[in-house]
Amino acid sequence: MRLRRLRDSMQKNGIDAALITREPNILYFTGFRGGTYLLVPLDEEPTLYVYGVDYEAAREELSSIDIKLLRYEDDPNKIISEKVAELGCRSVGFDFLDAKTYEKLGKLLGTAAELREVDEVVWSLRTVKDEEELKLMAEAAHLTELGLEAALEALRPGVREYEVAAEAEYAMRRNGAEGPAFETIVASGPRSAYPHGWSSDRTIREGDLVIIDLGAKHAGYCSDLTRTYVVGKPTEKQLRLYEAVREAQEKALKAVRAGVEAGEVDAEARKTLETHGLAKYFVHGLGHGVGLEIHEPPRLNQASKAKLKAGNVITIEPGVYIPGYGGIRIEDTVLVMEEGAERLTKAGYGLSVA
Ligand SMILES: [Mn+2]
Repeated sequence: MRLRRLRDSMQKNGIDAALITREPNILYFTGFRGGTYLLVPLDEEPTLYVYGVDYEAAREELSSIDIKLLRYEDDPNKIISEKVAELGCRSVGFDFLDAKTYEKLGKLLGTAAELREVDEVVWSLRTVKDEEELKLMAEAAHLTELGLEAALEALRPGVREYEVAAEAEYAMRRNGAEGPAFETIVASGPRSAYPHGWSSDRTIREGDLVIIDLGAKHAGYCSDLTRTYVVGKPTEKQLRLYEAVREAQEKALKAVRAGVEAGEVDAEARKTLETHGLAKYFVHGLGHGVGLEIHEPPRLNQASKAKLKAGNVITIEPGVYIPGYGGIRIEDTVLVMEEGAERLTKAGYGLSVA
């Protein structure tokens, strides 16, 4: 199915063979985690080139793909260029090649075939999730919620940030996640003002703002969820900031639908924060695509011209970060629909730790 969609796009783009090298792309097209090169000709069986470490697993798991063993003494560029010549391909599209490989392979192909980067073609497929992917992503979101629940249970004055992160990751893993989709962020007190914080050994204190940003990885698929809490009774200011970020997220979520420009959704959140005089503290883009990777297209930021499509899975994560004081971020992973958005992460809102 996915290979058929790839071939349709190849045909449209005048590509005779696709050379796929990025691991998540190989996984996307074959269902196999591993392999070094996947060569997909327009009208012949694909070949997956694997080193010995992946050979048996690939032979067991893949039936309609030809598996070729790469030996360390082989020059994979030579093997691929010979295969391309044998197939008579005139244009080879690739997702990613490092400069050295690009040069070598280009030389070997010579004038017989043109080498063209077609990363966009692959992303245009991957960014629109199919039924099976959406099911796995909903499961990943649920595992993430279980992680957040465990983090909340651990959250109290006197505990260290990394202890809270550890509880979250343990709960996700225990419930079947492959692991965290990224390093869990527990950032408390003034550290919550770092948008890309990490979990340090800081001891959490009464009255601290605490940002918890986490995600489970499930069957290759990522999820992304952030909530912010206050340990103890929130102050007026903390509540005011929280409500502003919540409102910004709600307005942005309402703007999400197929056909809308990603930059416009970002603008909704930014405009809302502006009415509270907080836009200058919103120092990152509103969100990003999620899938087999935690950060995928489409990007949602002020410069983003990408049009959202039904089937995109994206995050909506406005935040305000006041240096020296603290920060608040609220993030959900959502599915873009023809007429709106559906939250995949369903954790409740609220600043107080229940
Ligand atoms: Mn995110």
